[in-house]
This record gives sequence, structure tokens and C-alpha cells, in this order.
Amino acid sequence: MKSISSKADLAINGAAPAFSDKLHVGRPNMGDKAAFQKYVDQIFESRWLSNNGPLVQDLEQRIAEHHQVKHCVAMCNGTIALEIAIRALELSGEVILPSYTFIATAHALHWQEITPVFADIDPVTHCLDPEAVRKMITPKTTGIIGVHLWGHAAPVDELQQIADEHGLKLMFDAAHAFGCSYKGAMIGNFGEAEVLSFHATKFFNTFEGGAVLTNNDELAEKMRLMRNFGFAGMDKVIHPGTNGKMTEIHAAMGLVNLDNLNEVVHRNEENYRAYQQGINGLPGLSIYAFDENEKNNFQYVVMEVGDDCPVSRDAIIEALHAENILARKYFWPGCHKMLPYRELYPHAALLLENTKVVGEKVIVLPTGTELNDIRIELISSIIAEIISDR
Ligand code: T4K
Repeated sequence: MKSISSKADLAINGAAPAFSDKLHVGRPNMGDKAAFQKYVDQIFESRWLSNNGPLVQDLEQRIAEHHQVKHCVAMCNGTIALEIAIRALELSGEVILPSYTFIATAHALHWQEITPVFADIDPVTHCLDPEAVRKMITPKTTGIIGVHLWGHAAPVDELQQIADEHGLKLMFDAAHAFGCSYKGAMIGNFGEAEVLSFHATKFFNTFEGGAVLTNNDELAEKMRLMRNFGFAGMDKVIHPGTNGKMTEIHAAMGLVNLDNLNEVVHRNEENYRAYQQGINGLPGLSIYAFDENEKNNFQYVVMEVGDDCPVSRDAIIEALHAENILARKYFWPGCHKMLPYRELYPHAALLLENTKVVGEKVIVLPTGTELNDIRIELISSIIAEIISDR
């Protein structure tokens, strides 16, 4: 196996070489190690490790400013942040969400004995289709969770209109949408609340972590109580709660990574454009297009394999893996096909045709700061070869 270091490698024996190191989807973007070590010293000196420490407060303020939103409530991960937001909004009965999302969106409801009702998506944006949402409303529906998939905003205005018409609460799973916008306004300002994930594999990470963004003072206060067992002061519990706190070491990673954001977005965007250049035009293949008028983090590069592609999606993935390019199928086969939902709602698939079509054609390609134009040129040439070989 040969690693790629120069453009010359592209031409070896007229065939693309394999990568010696595996290229992953979701390799963490790492900030400055020396800056992180300084924070570690600070943490050791202060002996302040958790429970709303100064670094967590600093991180919350900077993330709120970045998203131009009033409150950022940091949590230990995005899933707990979803659960706390759902509980703080007092959702119950049935809540409508897409099936085409990471399983955590559905689990956060089921875990709280709320029925996740899966609505179909728009085949172009991969986000909820408002008309499909309307079809799923019943007297038991209390809320809608839109997912800003790949960082592309869900149809916020249309979903808000449906929520208003039916007296439902609207919130968003914004795990993919750190630093993204909708109609020019930053994500974090829509619905009742929006939930971020800072998992290692995300555009912005705190090792593990997450947060809820909201402009609602009362809701923010409630979630702060809920993430800390309901404590409102020493010996004073005033609300049911759990342990959803972020620690100082996680916040330190976040502060370091915040300083690195522009560089990461720039690299991701260059990678996305290099993939567009290399892939668009190959038979049956296209790169999912972001709205050029919006801010994006370009965290995910999504290749769609159409019916007119000579090679199947799965065969392309298999061939890429053989070249050490660990492309992924996210979020196949959809939450409704996973347990327990497959058994609980066996007929859900009947109304999820676009979910099926999209789930079967998506390949997420490696990107992030480990990649560059030359490596992407090589990945694209490998893909071109895979589909011309058959
Ligand atoms: N909502 C949505 C829409 C989400 O996408 C997510 C999380 C959530 C909610 C929940 O938020 P959190 O509770 O996670 O904060 C990953 C993540 O585990 C998950 O956080 C994420 N979505 C999901 C989209 O992707 P996998 O199954 O891809 O993880 P894994 O272990 O296969 O890692 C991917 C690749 O990254 C590997 O090939 C190796 C590499 N990697 C991974 C880690 C953790 C590294 O190089 N270093 C690392 O530290 O799920």
C-alpha cells in the first residue's frame, strides 16, 4: 500500500494507489495542543473540575455569541441535551420527527416513554417534508423535532406554521448545524430550542458534549436546573433533574477548538468544492449541494448514487473500504428499521418512501483537516475507477 503525498502519485501505473492510512468519516478536528495544556494546568491549580465551572461558563458565553442567541446551556452530550430539552418542553404522547436521522433523536423520545412518529423527508434536502408532517398529526401529538441534517436547515418557517396551527411545540436537533444559518439568521434562534452535539466526530468537539440553545429565559433556567439534579443552591432541590453537566476538561477542549473554527470551516469548504469538482459529472454520482446563501460548516460531504450509476451504492462503499477509504452509509436504514422501532411500528415504512430512497443512495465521504485537495483528487479518481471498472 502506498500513501499519497504528491500529485505525481496519481499517475502511478495509470491506476490510483491505495491509502496506507485509513481515511475515516468523523476524524476529530483538533485545536492547539499547547493551549489545551495551559487549560489543564489551570484546572489542576484551581481544582475546579465540574459543576458549572468557569471554563464551562466561558464556553457557553462564546457559543451563545457565535450563534447570536441568548442562552447556551452546555451538557455532557447531545443525547442528554435532547432528553433535557424534550422534558423541559413537557412533550408527551406523540412527537413527529424524521426517521432519516441519527438514532439518538428517536431514542431521546422513546427513553422518556414518548412515541416517536416518523415522517418522511424531502428527497432533495434530506430534511423533514412539511406536508408529510401534517399527515402524521393526531390528537396525541404534542411536538415536532426538525433535524438540520448535514447542517442544512430543516424547513423552519413551514414547520413553525404547522406547530402554530396545531398548538404544537417545535424544537430542532441541530447536532450537525453548529455555525450554520437559516435565511441569514444563525441556527439556535428557531423553534423553542435547538440542540447541538459536540461529539468527537462533529465539526466542533469537546471530546463528548452538547448544548441547548434558546432565547427563552424561563426554559434556559429550567434546563440549567434539570442538568444539575434540580439544585437551586446548597441543600435546595426545587425540580426533578438528572446529571447532564459538562466538565471543565471538556469545556477546555471546546475553548481550544473554538479558536480553530475558521480554519476548520475553510478546510471543509475547500474539501467540499474539491469533491464537487471531482465527482459531479461522473455517471450517476453527485455531491449533495449546500445553499450558497447560507452559512455552513461543510462538516459532511454527502455523495448520492443515482439509479443511472453503473455500480451500486454498496459496491462503491465496499471498493472504497478496500482502498482504506472508510466511507459511510449514514443514516441507513433509517430509525424505523432499527430496534425497538422496527417491532413497535412495523408499518412505519409505508409512509417513508423518500427516507428509503435517500437512505439507499447516500455515501458520506471523509473530510476535515486531515484531507486536502490532492487527497480528494485521488479519492475522486478512485471512485471514477470503481464505477468505470464494472
Ligand atoms: N442527533 C444527531 C443528528 C446526531 O448526528 C447525533 C450524533 C446526536 C443527535 C447525538 O449527539 P451525541 O450524544 O453523540 O453528542 C457518530 C457519533 O458517535 C455520533 O455522535 C454522531 N451523531 C454520529 C453521526 O456519528 P459513528 O457511528 O459514526 O461513530 P464511530 O465510532 O463509527 O466513529 C466514526 C469514525 O470516526 C470512525 O471511523 C473513527 C473516527 N473516530 C471516532 C472517534 C470517536 C476517531 O478518529 N476518533 C474518535 O475519537 O457515530
